[in-house]
Amino acid sequence: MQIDIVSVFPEYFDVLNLSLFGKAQSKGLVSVHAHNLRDWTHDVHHSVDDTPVGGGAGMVMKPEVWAECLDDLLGLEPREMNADGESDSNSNSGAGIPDGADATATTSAAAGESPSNGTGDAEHQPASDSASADTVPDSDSQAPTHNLDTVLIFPNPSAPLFTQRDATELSHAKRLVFGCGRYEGYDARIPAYYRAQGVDVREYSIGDYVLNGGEVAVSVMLEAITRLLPGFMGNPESIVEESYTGSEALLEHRQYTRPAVWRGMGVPDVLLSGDHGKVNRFRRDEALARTDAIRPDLIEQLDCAQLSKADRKT
Ligand code: 6GU
Repeated sequence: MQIDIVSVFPEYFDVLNLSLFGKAQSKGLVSVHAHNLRDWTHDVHHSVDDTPVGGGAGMVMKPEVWAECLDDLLGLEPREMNADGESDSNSNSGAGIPDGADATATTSAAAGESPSNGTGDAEHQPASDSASADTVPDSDSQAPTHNLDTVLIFPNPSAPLFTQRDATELSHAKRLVFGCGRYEGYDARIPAYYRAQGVDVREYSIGDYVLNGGEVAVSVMLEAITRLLPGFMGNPESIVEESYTGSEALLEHRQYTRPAVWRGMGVPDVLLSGDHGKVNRFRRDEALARTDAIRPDLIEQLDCAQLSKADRKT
C-alpha cells in the first residue's frame, strides 16, 4: 500500500519509522511519504492559510496551495468548474462555490454550525459524482472487501466518525493520500473539487473532541488501517477477535494472565476450568453485558438475528 501524507509538519510522521510500522515499511508492505505542503507555495512567506470569508476567528487553509499539491500527487490537470460543480473548460474563474455542488457546505459553514475546525458538510457529495458511488461506505452494511484504488482522506472534526468498518474497507486500497488540515480547517471547496474530478474522497473525525490539527487523527487512522494489512501483525489471529471487529461490534471480554491469585484477587473460576465451551459462553456473556453497560449504542446497532437464544438471556 502506498501512503502519502501532506502536512505543514511532515516531521510529525517520522515516528512511522519505528515499531511495527517501521517493520512493515522494511518488509515492503507499506511505503510512506510525508510531504510538506509549503513545498507547493510560491510566495516568500510560504503561506498556506488566509482569513475566513465571512469573518470569524482563526485561519483557513487556502485551496490553491492544496490543489497544486494534490494535483501533483494524484496526477491531475487543473480544471475550472461550472456552476453545477462539473468540470467545464469554458467557464471563467471566480464563480465561487458552485450552487449545485456544495450549497450545503457553504450554508452550514456560514451558519457557524460546525466546531471551530469545521469545514462544512463533509457528507455532501456533488450530484454529478458517480465515479465513487460504488465505493462510498454504507454504515448499515458490511464493510465491502473489494479493492479500492486511490482514496483521498481529510481529517475533519465535523465529519462522520471513523470506525473499524472504515479501517477495514480502506485496508483494501492501493493508495491512501491524507491531507492534514491545521488552523480552523481547510477551504470546503478542496474535497468538493476532487470529488467532482471522480476521486474517492473521504472526510472523517476520530471522536467528539477538537484537536489542533489533522496529524494526530491521521496517525490514528493510519494505524487502524495498516495493522489490518496481511503480514503486518506478528500474530494475524490477534486482529480477528478484537472489539469492533467482525460482523458484530461488541466490546471485548476482559483478559487475565497468571498468577491465578494476585494480591488476594482471583481470576474467574470458569477460565481455569479447561472447558472451552464454558469459557466461550462466559466471554460472550461478558462481552454482551459490558457492551450493554458501557456502549449501549453498539447494542442498539446489533442485528437481533445474529444473537443466539443464549445471547438473548444475557
Ligand atoms: Cl479528524 N481533526 C481535528 N482537528 N480534530 C479532531 C478530529 C480531526 N477528530 C476529532 N477531533
